[in-house]
Amino acid sequence: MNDKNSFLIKAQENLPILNYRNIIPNVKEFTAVSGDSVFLDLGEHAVGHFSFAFDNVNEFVDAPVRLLIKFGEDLREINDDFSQYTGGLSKTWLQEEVINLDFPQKIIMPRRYACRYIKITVEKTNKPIRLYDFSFCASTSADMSVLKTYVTTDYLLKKIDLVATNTLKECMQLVFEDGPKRDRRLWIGDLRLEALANYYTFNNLEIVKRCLYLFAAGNMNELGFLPSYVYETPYYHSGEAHIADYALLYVVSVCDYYEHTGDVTVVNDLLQLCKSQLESFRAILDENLIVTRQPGWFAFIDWCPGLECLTALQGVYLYTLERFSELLKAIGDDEYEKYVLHLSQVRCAAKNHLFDERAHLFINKLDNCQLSVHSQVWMILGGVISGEEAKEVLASCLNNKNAKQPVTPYMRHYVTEAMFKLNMQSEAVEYIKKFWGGMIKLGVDTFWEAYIPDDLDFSPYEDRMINSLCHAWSCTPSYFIRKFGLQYPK
Ligand code: RAM
Repeated sequence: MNDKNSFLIKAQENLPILNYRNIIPNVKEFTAVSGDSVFLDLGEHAVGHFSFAFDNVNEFVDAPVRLLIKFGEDLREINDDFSQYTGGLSKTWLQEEVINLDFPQKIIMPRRYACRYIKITVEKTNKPIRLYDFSFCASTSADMSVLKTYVTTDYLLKKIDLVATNTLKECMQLVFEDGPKRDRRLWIGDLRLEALANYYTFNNLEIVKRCLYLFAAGNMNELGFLPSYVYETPYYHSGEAHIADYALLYVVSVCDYYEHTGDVTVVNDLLQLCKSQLESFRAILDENLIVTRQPGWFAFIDWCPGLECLTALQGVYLYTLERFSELLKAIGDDEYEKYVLHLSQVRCAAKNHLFDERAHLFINKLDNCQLSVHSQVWMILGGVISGEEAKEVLASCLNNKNAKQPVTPYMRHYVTEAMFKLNMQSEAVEYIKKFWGGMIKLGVDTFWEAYIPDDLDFSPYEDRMINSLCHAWSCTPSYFIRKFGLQYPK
């Protein structure tokens, strides 16, 4: 029998090792009086601890020195005025400290930061001071020696792969974090995509197992769904939100893990939990086998403002059912037939109830007749339409200005996945180059949490300053590029 404690023990047995590396910024030392600032550039995005030393210059500093130290993942962030922040998430995620130093000393800052740039402002000193010995101790559980260079003559794809693997590396700490600046925790949707990219890059299986077990130890909500995130530091805490699509994608993550490793032991540990997630979802279907709206924030799909997402959610369910049925077949589980039958029934129901034959698109009352790329993509991934019909549906919504479009690289992953499913390889490469390549043109070191090419100020949280600029779910170009050996000269 598996109980929460045994899952936590297994999670602990798979604790990854952190690799540390000291990065010395471009500035060696700096002499300052009140009001002066110095900008440090690490030359790369890094996650870890900052240290420096401070000393007198000629005269002894006879009062505490007050410094304002700010960390930015990019230049725009380091130049932002955090006091103007008006976003919905806590301001305390903005990486800024005021520190008072009583006498000359070496300082190792206790908190972990995610940054490339550091700005130190001397807010008040009675006498000139010298700041020196700047150093940043960076950590990651990704083992760079395992990573093979992706060989391609296509410069942009190569660059996209480099930035994507770098993004993943930065998010790989003691768990797969969503973003090392914010929220610094393990979310199912991010885990699934990080694990996929990890299989083709660092191939750290311990961290995947650890994350799967950490969720298995979580508290279900009244619908029976897993928590959509968990904390593991300073002690285990099961998250408060329960998102139905994330609960399903947990099951998919187990299927991915099995497909990649063939490890039946882990699957056996988690099989009942996976079944329970699918049963819980089944319980919220109506008599036509269509998902019903539940109170509160219960589906995510994307951060697209105003998105109606029940059709997409039904697609996630079908996608999960298909993957889980394959798993059951592979391990010889006697419930395989039952799941396959249910899958085909739910597929028929989705086509009958959610597809508008005249518009030839998934537009329906369930989603208040809203047209979205999200609905079409998830219905394709759920196998409700296929072949030429699906290609037409996808093309018509991607080119339609009135259709809700993805705003996160997370949802763009699933658009790309749908393209590969439909054998639209060259369109998929173009799509990757357009969106992830668009960020490359902006000079990013890591890929962002949210990116709309013609609205660089977009934020899901009402203020761009809080956006995470190194976000796990944007790392999957490396998965596509390496899995499909992409090198289209375009
Ligand atoms: C954001 C997180 C995470 C995502 C959730 C739904 O706040 O950063 O990436 O999984 O939202």
